[in-house]
Amino acid sequence: MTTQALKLADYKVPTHLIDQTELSFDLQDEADTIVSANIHFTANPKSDDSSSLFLNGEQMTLKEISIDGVALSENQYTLTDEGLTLLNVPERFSLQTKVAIKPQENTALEGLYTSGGKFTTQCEAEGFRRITYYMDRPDVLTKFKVSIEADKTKYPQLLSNGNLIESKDLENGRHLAVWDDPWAKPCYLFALVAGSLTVLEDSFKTMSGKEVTLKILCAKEDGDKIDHAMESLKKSMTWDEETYGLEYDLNIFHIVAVSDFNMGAMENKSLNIFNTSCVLAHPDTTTDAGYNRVEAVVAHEYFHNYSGNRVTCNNWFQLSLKEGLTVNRDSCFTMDVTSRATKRIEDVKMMRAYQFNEDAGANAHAVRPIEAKSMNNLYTLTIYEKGSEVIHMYKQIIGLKNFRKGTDLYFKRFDGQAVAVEDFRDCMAEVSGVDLTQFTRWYDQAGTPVVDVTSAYDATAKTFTLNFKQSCPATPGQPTKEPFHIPVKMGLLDSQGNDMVLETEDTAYAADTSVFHLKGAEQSITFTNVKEVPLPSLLRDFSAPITLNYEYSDAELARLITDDNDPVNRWDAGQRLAMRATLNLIDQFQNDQDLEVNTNLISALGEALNEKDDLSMIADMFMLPSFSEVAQKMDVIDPDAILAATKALKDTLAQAHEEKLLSLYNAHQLSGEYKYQPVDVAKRRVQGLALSLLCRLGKEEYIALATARYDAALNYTEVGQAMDAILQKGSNDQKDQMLNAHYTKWQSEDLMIDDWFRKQVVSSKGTQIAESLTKHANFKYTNPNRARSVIGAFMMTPKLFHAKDGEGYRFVADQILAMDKINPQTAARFCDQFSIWSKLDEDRKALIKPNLERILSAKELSKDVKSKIENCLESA
Ligand code: B3K
Ligand code: ZN
Repeated sequence: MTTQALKLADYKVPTHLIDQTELSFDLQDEADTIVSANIHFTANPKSDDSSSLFLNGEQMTLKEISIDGVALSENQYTLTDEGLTLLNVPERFSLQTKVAIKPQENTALEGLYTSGGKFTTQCEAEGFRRITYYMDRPDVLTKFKVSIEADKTKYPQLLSNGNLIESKDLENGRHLAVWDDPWAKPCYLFALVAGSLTVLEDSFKTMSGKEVTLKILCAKEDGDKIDHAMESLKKSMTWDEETYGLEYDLNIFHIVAVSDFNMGAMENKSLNIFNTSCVLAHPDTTTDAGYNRVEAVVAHEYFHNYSGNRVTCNNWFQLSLKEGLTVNRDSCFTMDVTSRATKRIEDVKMMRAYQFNEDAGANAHAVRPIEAKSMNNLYTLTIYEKGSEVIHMYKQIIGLKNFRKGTDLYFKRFDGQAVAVEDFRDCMAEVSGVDLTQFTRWYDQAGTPVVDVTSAYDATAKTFTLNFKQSCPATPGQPTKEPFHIPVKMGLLDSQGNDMVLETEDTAYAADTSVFHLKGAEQSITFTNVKEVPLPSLLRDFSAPITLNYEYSDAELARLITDDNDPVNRWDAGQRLAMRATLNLIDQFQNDQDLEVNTNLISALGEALNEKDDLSMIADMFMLPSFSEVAQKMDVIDPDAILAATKALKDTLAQAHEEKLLSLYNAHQLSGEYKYQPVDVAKRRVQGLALSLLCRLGKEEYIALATARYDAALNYTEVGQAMDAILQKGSNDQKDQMLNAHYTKWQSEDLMIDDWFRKQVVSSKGTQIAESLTKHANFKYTNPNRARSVIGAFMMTPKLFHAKDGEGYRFVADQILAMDKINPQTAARFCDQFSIWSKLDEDRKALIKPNLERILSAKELSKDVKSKIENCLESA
């Protein structure tokens, strides 16, 4: 039987409201945890169905149940694997339950579980139902009072949301802490931590002068790795005050680092819980990218305090309401504190390489989906990244000032409420007076819109016309699409490379934002007084998440690379040229011709290497089209051709620019203490680029350069780059020595051992290494970071996953099945690379299909994995 989907259309307001929730946890080392709940319910006046009450509850044993202190007899409720129904309940009542749960056996890492000797929780999306019987839905908000009792020596810290209102010692070496959260919240924001942790304490003075205590807690041995997260937190708090006028609303804020965690982090009210990989940072063990990630994730979770916690979603189909907005907030934060262009380019690249790929596959869905088979599977690039691009488009359409007015209104009007994406949209429409009805299609229609643009210059009339034609490919369940409201930010360059002053009668062009509002399936705009043939720069700043086609000549792209005033489009012109070159190489490969790289691309990138001021731009320009970006351009995906083409491209660029790359490498060597600051990051980044390209040439001297870097490196960014280069071209002895040394040195550092696994996988040739690593004593399916370091790394490496003999598919399918038994949520992520399988060549499809069928026929498959694989098979 195929998995049943839940539907947005079936959404009903809750039958009951909760006035107050009191929980009490009796945490035991060797025995079940007992959770006692006292929940005060009132019939919801908006519901017509409050005679009975359904409470979600899974994987727990009900020990006691009473209403208003009177024990229930068995005919007063029904119990299933999914929950508890109370029959004939009064208007107002309190429910008392006692349940037993087994956190030590919880490997799914949803609900209450143990990790590294501590108790911790993860409740979003539907984890709370594994803690106690409850209305586990985001639109039931209430105040929580939580008491926690545990052994004092083993668990000196007992934490939950809000303020500590009582703590005392109990008998038998146990102690008790009581927390009270004054802010009403849905249960997905509940958190509990109990453990023995190192604490870094600091404070922050808010804009109204309130002192907030900040605490970051982690395992004792990681105490030297939390300063960066603390700095990031303070920066985020300042940024949210300055940018959105939002001030922190409690006197205490915690971040706790946990090693077994399904995602990056979780925004529980005042008690954020983080994957260690997103909070710990030290120069010896963390790369620049890692520092960047910590800063961004700390910001993201902190920003949720408003966009998510104070105003949340009324059901999980609205997830992007909080996630898209919060990703956009963290992106803008990163742009402000690092390099604007580099961050924007990174986001665009991410959209094209991964989100567009999701749009093109079996699991494509809208930013606000209308149905879902598993809530866990909703945490996608579409909800997060495309959701953020939807916010970016609001800004393009109504302007930044109005956008801020709109968010002010949104946070004020809906404070303490659970709402829908329309509520956000309506605030934006109200403050700006702009009609956003058509814009709503961005939430409801899946797929990446394609806009084909042509132009015509009339030298006599001095007019320049741009003709736009939009379409959007069919996606599962959505065969046809209506036109989108697409903001196309643009400029016209004159022959000197300057932006022309644009004149037009057409009201679809807004001069203040430089945005052309494309709303029709076909639409043209004519500019007047255009003195010479202009060069259009279209979709500046990636103003909409679309693919825009325009027939630029190579020479025009070269002009855009040097002249465009929009850094994203300068970069994009390089991407267009590189994509064209790659597709040519693919053509040559498929026709058995010698592979010859387009010389215009070689010289354009050679030019880019001369850039002196913005080193980051050099590295950005050299981010060549990725496997999935190229695959999306092919009717039938031919992995061999893509891999051969990208290899030829990189090899040729390395040969052509050997000298420049070497001098780039030599010119930017840093010395002294590691600093995570944009200039240094950019220097290390270009050095890494140069080293990796030079090592492709296979010359001894460059391997020696990498070896010298490895020996002399002052931080893990440099070490990591050197290791990657050596793993690419070093001798087997050298590789073995290096890997052994790394393992010995870092065996007590989980994140470094993750990297040890990952580096071996991505530099390996077949399935053998990955397969043997899954049998290594230190490999464990129970730790998602470790599992990802092998399985995730493997499936994200096209030459391994798409190996001609099908071994890659077989290996990943085996791993999905093994992982699913332990952690369905993480297993389901490993299915994602299969989602484009029906677009692959016939041989590969024939290799993949039996693997998909094999997964589906497994006994006791989780719905997370099952639904993804079902979608894959249905899409063919
Ligand atoms: N809101 C969480 C994600 C929870 C995912 C649960 N499967 C982290 C975040 O987006 O900030
Ligand atoms: Zn989030």
